[in-house]
Amino acid sequence: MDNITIARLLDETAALLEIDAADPFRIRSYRRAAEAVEQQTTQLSTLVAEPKQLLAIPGIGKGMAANIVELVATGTMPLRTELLTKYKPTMLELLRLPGMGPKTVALVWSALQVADIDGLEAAAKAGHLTKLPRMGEKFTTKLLKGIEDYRKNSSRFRVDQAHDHAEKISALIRAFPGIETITPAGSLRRGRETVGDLDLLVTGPACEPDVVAAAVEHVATLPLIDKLLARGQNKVSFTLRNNLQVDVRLLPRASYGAALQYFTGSKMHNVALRQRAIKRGLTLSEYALLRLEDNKIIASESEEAIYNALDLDYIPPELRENGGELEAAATHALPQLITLADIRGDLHMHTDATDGRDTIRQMAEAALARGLAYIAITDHSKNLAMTNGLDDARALVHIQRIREVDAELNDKYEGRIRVLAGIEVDILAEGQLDLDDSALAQMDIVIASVHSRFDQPIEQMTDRILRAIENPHTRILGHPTGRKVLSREAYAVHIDQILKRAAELGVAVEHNASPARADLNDLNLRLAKQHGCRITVNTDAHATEELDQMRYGITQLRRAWLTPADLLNTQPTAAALLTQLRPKP
Ligand code: DGT
Ligand code: CA
Ligand code: CA
Ligand code: ZN
Repeated sequence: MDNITIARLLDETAALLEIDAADPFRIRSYRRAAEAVEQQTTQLSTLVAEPKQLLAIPGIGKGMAANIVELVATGTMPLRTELLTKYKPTMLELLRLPGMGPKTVALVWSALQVADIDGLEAAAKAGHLTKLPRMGEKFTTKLLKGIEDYRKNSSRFRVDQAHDHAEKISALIRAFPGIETITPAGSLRRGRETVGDLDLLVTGPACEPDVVAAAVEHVATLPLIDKLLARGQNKVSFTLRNNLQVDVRLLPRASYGAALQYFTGSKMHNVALRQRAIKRGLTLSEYALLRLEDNKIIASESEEAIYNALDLDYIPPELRENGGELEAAATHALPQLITLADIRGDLHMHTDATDGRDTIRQMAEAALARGLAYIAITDHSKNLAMTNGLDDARALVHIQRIREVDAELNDKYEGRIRVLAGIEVDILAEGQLDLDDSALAQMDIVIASVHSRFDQPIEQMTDRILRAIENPHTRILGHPTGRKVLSREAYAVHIDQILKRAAELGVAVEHNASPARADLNDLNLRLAKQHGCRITVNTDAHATEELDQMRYGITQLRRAWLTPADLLNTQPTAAALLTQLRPKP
């Protein structure tokens, strides 16, 4: 039994434990073990005679080592066998559908013996689900839509997952002597919000054939590989345990720029670029930019050299979608795109007062550690009952607390971090805000967001949001379309009308940087700029480490051609920021 299989079995056990409502701590220990096993370069099956070596792996304790010994010896282990007398492995896929948590999965199994997606779809269509507790018509409709979306999307991966896998694989490849750089190309480098497969370019002193052959051998035997798909002279393709495909190409340094340019794409950008080359008597391939008449190499080592030889300024990867970037590059009209370093503040995050994990102080200090000068704490309002949302009274106590922490930290860190008091107030079904105007009047930052009744007809949803931004207390419209990447489509809304009115009112629109949301998306962000909207980018962090999600947001802003001047969060201080927001009534 290889490591990938061991990891898969441990991970499945974790999910089955979840369905079984087991202790979260125990569930996590199986997850962590699966990840650790997946990373090992030595096959664990060769170590089981020496369990001490298993214990040396971080994340593997005594019990887990015994499990692994058992798995290798028998192909299964007692806990897994026990869980599989109660449940089926296909139930794990059900957890990926919207509304299907571990409890619901357990319920449809015990009530209807439904254990897979086809069965669930049939049960939903036959109306059987409506007889179960908390699963009415609405749930059924939403679920059927979810199944349809799932089937459509299941071959793509969210950018943050793709990024994490790219990092893991790169770390393993880098262990091979002589590897110089590993660069993700393709859609990941262009910063798309989802990725079909990973394209990794590897270079080193790989000019000599035997070195390349050895490096190919190294890549083709990486411990993470589930199925090896193809293996050529300088290319290895494989899939991971989660079905993500990875294409690795190994190249001599001399053609690195040409290869990076080619494999970054997009296809449409490359087609346009090649046409430009041909007009100049040149030909562009993954190896080099050549002069047609004598095959002389014009450029190959760097992308800059290739673009410049085609009379173009360097085009950042995020813009390479054939959306006007070649024309702009030809006339020195490319925008100076925003970078992470331009961001000075983050205006949307949650604490343990509602559904966040950490305290006000922890969030503020984590923001300071990331070089931010100000944040806004914006917990949920009461309509989101499952988050323990704040009512008027609690919201006022909470902002009192925020101001105290702000004062303390202001002393302690000599003004280097300011904490603004805010709220993410729910937009109710008819467009009213969930808290009283008198409470909202006390807040520095009022973000209004839709978190419920996504199913309204387009006119009703549009009116609802328009009404919410007409409220003079609303300063920011949070995640304006409600979409969730790969799991929930945007609600029906006339986004154009909303953006136009927001611009008139001076209400800022948010780009929610959480990779699960990426809302507004790149196209709508471009539209927002055209309408003259004020734009903010916020992480919506629910724990300190999620403040790092800002970088995913920046990528989407860059894809939308935005510059530092287009964003409110580039204001140097909290005071400067507040002057840019809609004035308080
Ligand atoms: P994905 O994987 O669907 O998220 O999107 P990409 O853009 O990563 O596409 P992929 O993986 O098929 O190819 C990576 C890059 O390689 C692509 O952006 C451009 C280049 N490329 C691959 N195959 C072709 C091709 O047949 N023609 C051209 N012009 N470029 C190609
Ligand atoms: Ca790709
Ligand atoms: Ca590919
Ligand atoms: Zn929200």
